[in-house]
Amino acid sequence: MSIYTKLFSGLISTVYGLFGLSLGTALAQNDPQPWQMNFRPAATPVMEDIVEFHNLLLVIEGLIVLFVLGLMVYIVFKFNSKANPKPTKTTHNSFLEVAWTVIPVIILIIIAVPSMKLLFFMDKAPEDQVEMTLKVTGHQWYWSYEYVDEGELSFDSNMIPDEDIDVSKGQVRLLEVDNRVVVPADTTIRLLMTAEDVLHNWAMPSFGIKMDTVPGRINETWFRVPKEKIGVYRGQCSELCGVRHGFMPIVVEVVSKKDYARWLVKAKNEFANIVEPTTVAQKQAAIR
Ligand SMILES: [Cu+2]
Repeated sequence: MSIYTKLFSGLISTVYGLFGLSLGTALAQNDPQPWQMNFRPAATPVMEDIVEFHNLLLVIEGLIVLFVLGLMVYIVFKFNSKANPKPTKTTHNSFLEVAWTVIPVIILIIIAVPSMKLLFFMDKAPEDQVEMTLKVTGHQWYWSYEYVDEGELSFDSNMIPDEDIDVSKGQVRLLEVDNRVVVPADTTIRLLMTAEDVLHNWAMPSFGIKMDTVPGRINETWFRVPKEKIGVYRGQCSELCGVRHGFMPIVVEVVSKKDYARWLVKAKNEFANIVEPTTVAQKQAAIR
């Protein structure tokens, strides 16, 4: 944990304390919390780096804001017409002009280096490290998932309507699906994303993923959740995709490798008889 992360999380818990809010609620730790101000807990190395980078930016921005504010206060008191009735006619100052060009450039370079490193890190997992591939397809208005390495295993994931939500099972209204995506922990998973109809966006805050799914195109990213962070993670479609855009949640259940193997056997049975999702080509044929 960097100094920035410590500083920032300290600040957030102080703010929570001030408002008498508690961080712990009935919701699971990974779920969105009422009055949440900071990120959800990071579950992947990518999200950890994003949080770290965010905290670094916050410190840099904070210092700049304080500096500019200080300058303005100084000007207001020192150079108002009462305190300074006879203004100077100074128009140029070479030292100042060089300084206010060079210093921002240096600040931008300090920001650009970790930013680029992070961009490349989150873009693709190295080919030799990928252990599993999961294909995500966005539809109006649900998601479907294909376990590319497991033959025919694919299924749709629809939101559970309010009236069928069972709170005792840990289900959360508007954020629960009938078929959760189950993935093993400690496994580098390549995500391939596309859409059938319009743009959608597969967003999973705890994983640091928010990626458009585009019809006719495949986008790639990756994630890896360590076994200490086994649990249920929730996200939502984050690209305005039609009237039911707000009703296509994403639920990823990260389980141990053993439990995953057990789930695979069950899932292959359960989803074996499901008719393949209708493709655009099939739909068009039906229309003709
Ligand atoms: Cu959508």
